[in-house]
Amino acid sequence: MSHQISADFIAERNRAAEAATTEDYQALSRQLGRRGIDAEAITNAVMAFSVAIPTWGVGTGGTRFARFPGPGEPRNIFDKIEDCATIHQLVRATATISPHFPWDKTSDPKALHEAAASRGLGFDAVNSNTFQDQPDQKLSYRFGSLSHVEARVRAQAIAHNLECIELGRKLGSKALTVWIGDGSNFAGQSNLTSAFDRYLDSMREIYGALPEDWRVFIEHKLYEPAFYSTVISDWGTSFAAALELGPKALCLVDLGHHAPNVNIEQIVARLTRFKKLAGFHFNDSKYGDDDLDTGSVEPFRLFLVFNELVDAKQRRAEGFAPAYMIDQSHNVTDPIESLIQSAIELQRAYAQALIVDRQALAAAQGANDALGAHLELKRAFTTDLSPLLATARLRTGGAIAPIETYRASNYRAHKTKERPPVAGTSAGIV
Ligand code: PSV
Ligand code: MN
Repeated sequence: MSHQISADFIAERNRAAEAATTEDYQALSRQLGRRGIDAEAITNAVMAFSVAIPTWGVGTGGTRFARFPGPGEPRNIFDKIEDCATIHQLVRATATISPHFPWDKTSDPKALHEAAASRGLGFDAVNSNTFQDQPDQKLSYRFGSLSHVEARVRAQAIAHNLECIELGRKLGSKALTVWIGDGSNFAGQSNLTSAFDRYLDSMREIYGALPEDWRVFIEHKLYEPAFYSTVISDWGTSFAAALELGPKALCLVDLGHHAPNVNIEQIVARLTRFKKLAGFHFNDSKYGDDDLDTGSVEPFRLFLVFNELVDAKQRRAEGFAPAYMIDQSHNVTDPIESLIQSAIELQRAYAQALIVDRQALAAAQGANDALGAHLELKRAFTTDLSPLLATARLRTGGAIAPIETYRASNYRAHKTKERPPVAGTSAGIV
């Protein structure tokens, strides 16, 4: 019988912290009340927030130099589901998981669906992988996949995406995320126009196989593994592809996939305006696609992204239904702790965006009061909403202090005994 943290253990830890949390929450409610904000409404919105956990995120990640495996790592998709369930149990904001095929491939999707459902988890978008070769694969993706110069390689990559849709259907998913590593490493290596045309032809076939109520998310990325050009390099290319393909094709924004200092919140505003925002792969970065923990480097930028999302939601922007997912590589932390904290940072950014006084902001903007408008955002961003987030967790059965509770539970030590290391485990991204 595999170890799980018991509800009693969480309740017992919560009892010790409940009085202080309630006191802090009441003080915060009074502070917000003076600003005309109903703390209860914000708490309810936070309680309803959910972000998908990437199955590859619960394994230890690495760089192209090395990977330092952690103890008790998940060995397969069922172990990953256990870890995802533990995260959700403590933080109550991660009710879905986003699988990656063929890493999570199973001959028995029903068993997978049941394993997740038994722990209260559902499936978000499924991710295809044509950026690596698999041991049993006939043709190599060394020089690309959906945009490869050879039709038979493209056909193999298309077939893999169709298989992902089939698996996703059985899991209850409603979207396919396609990120390709295709591109070139040398000027002249690839014809920039025909590579994109080939990609579009391939994507048309995948698009054609989407079930009626499915969507396909196109994920762009500036560089890596191709270092001179990538076929789907930026949101403009992604947008053009989504327009060509049709209404079921949308653009996914991975926060780490842009040139340094690009104004991501403005990209979000544009994609929303044209009904093409698919959703996010949340993470944070200092230099490139660092896949660091969400909100750990630039929490203000994260808040500004949510400011656009809340603005869109409140004015009921047409077609606005973004999917929230995390995409991180946990190289030096316990992935469960990182993912718990990332989910909290997302709730925080969301709640901060919810307490922006939008009338005052609009008035300042209309009066060309640049600093006044900025201060409206800063006032929301600098309000410490931690007691509200803790209260949301308490009310949904989670832990007031999830990371402390997780550590005290010795979950990882239990898993280290239960999960002896396997050679060549594919856990985590490198
Ligand atoms: C590529 O860098 C990416 O962001 C894509 O979403 C992949 O599916 C994921 O990372 C895992 O490698
Ligand atoms: Mn991503």
